[in-house]
Amino acid sequence: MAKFKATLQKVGVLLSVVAVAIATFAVAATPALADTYAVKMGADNGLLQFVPNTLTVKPGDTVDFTINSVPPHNVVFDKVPGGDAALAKSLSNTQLLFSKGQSVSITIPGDAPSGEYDYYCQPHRGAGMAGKLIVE
Ligand SMILES: [Cu+2]
Repeated sequence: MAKFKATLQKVGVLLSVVAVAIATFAVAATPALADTYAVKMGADNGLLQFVPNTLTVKPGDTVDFTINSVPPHNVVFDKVPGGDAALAKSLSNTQLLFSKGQSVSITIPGDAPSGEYDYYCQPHRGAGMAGKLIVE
């Protein structure tokens, strides 16, 4: 009986080793973490542009918009899939940024619908300073 108990303990130890191995594999096999992208506000040559002005991202990804030249700038979304005004507003950063290097991070919600998200800079909308995120 003692021998049987010892065998059971060995099986128990073996099972926990297997469980740890499976758990480790599961963590390693988790899909890639969300990515972070950088968009310059104001081109290096001083043009009123977002650079890049089109970016393909996934739900959960973050886009850092950073003042590069000719401030002030901001990021206002006007067209999002389904015309979801609340979503557009939640993604927007209407506060103007004035200093080079200042940035705002915009994270695409994990449940964001795929499609095109159009945004612009309020002070420079007339000059065509606009961009697009394509959410896959
Ligand atoms: Cu601007």
